[in-house]
Amino acid sequence: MNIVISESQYKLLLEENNELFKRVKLPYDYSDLKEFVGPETMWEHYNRHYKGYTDKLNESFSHRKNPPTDILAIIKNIDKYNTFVRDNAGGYYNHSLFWDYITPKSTKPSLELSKKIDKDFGSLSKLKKVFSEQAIKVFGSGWCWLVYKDGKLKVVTTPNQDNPLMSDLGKPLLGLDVWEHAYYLNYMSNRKKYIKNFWKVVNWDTVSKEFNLVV
Ligand code: MN3
Repeated sequence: MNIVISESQYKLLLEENNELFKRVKLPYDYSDLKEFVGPETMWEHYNRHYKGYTDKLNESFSHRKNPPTDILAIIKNIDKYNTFVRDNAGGYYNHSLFWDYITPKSTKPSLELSKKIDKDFGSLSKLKKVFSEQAIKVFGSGWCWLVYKDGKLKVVTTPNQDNPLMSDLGKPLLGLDVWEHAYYLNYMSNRKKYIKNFWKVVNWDTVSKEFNLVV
């Protein structure tokens, strides 16, 4: 499926360039991750949900003379802000990370990361099992994460659009969006199958790179 960008959509993209927080570019085509989700899901997710969070985050600071510009600082100090900012800053930041957690390329964990996974989980397949079980259990909408905390790799979940850094759960290395909007068109309510196919597209290069930054 080819995605045609209409003139009005193109204008929106141009407008967005003047905004404080901008969407990151999708590092592949909408149809490149068919093993995981189809182009319609990718398009909706990127152009409606992600754009929605981005627009609302910008809107929430539009009246400020000196708005905060560092998204990571906002995330880490989220208790200073109201729920509207929490939801949309989280939505903006989590999705900005998410696009790079998945890839059509074939990747594998670095040697250093592999060793750490074996040490903390026993094996990569055990990590996948723990992560998948936690992801299935998220009640309603939220995320499942692999984080680095106090020298260890851990699997944690967050509700809504919360990021692990908001509640000191650790530094995120990998995250999976388990909101229904991320998979419903392809899987209906079969979240389990969506999670199973996630492993086919995980970008281990990103996870390894993020791991390198914290150790
Ligand atoms: Mn989403």
